[in-house]
Amino acid sequence: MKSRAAVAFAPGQPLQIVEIDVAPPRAGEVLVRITHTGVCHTDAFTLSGDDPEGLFPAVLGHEGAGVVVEVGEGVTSLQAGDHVIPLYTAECRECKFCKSGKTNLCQKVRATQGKGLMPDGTSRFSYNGQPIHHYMGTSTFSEYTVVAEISLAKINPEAPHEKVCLLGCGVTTGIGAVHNTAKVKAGDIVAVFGLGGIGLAVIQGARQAKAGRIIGIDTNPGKFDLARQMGATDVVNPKEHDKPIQDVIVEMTDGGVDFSFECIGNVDVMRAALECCHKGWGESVIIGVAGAGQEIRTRPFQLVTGRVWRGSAFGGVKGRTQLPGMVEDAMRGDIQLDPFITHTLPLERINEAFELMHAGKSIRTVIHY
Ligand code: NAD
Ligand code: AHE
Ligand code: ZN
Ligand code: ZN
Repeated sequence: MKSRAAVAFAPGQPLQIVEIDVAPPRAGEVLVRITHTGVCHTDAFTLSGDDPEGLFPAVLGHEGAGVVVEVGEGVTSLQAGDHVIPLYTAECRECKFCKSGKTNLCQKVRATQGKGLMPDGTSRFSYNGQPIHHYMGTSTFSEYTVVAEISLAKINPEAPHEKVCLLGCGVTTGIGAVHNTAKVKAGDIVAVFGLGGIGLAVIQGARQAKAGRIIGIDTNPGKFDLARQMGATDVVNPKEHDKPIQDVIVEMTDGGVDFSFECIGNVDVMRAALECCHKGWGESVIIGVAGAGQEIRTRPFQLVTGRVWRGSAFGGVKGRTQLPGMVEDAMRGDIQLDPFITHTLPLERINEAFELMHAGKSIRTVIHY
């Protein structure tokens, strides 16, 4: 079938809106009509060419919601008409990782996903007879996409897709990192580096956890009002200080924070986020994605003296099991999605979403088909 799609033909180039061909779902696969998709910084990261796994041409997009159109052979958990959120972190419930009870990082389809292919090693997308890569197992920048059954969360059909699409990545990642990875408790002091979609979701999670103090840090003061509205008790612009930002935070907090979250993808900030943690127990969670060749550094003494460095992918959330409940939370108002949606655009204008992000003017732009 034909599908309107925004295709990344080359790194650093705007997406091109074209009509691609989408082949039917094979065994274990599902054809989904995407109704809405957010644009996450990770899409921009991959488009920039900095992603070691970035492949071109590709259909990017991983923060969507849609409706099942057709299921392939052997698919039992979904049928046409079901409402779904595609998962870039699958949940097969059978692999060593899924059965460990220790991680959400299902590996069943991860290898082919990273090669831009479906689990059988081929692509369902083509343009003018040439194959186009999938992306993160989701490719939500195409109106019709093919996704593995184990990479789809079935959600309440009453859920507003134009909002809950954000649970496909940004909001779930931030809130989940607070509850599943860090396990923030009432009264804890939290520092959040980067106040984009992920950082604001961390703030929302920290407020849910009744953190005692939530310090938002960003070099763009235009992000501060919304951060305060969402629960930041303090906001700090590193550009307004002469000393390293970790020293500023340590002074503000009588020795450091209980938890910090890096929501930017900047390895120097990752170091600052670790080093602003309290001696003896402070924990820093890396959420931001850094480019090829980038490495983190600190004095090992920082860890010897009790600080802990962690990472979090998709907020530690097991998508098929936990995401439907988070959708219900959002429908009840226990997770707020409205504040994240600063812009709404049709697919044809998706490149404006990237421009708004790079200009620091948006939190999330939601694209509709
Ligand atoms: P965003 O662009 O909306 O927000 C980033 C924020 O960081 C902006 O407000 C920007 O002003 C701020 N910033 C930039 N440089 C800074 C600096 N030196 N000091 C302080 N603030 C600075 O991005 P986003 O969509 O919120 O994504 C944030 C990061 O999280 C990206 O790296 C993205 O790839 C990553 N991410 C990771 C996961 C995961 O599962 N681990 C999921 C989603 C996104
Ligand atoms: N391809 C990159 C890694 C990208 C990355 O870390 N992705 C996050 C999700 S970002 C969503 O916006 C993630 O879940 N990682 C775990 C995984 O299995 O990909 C690289 O460096 O190669
Ligand atoms: Zn994302
Ligand atoms: Zn698995």
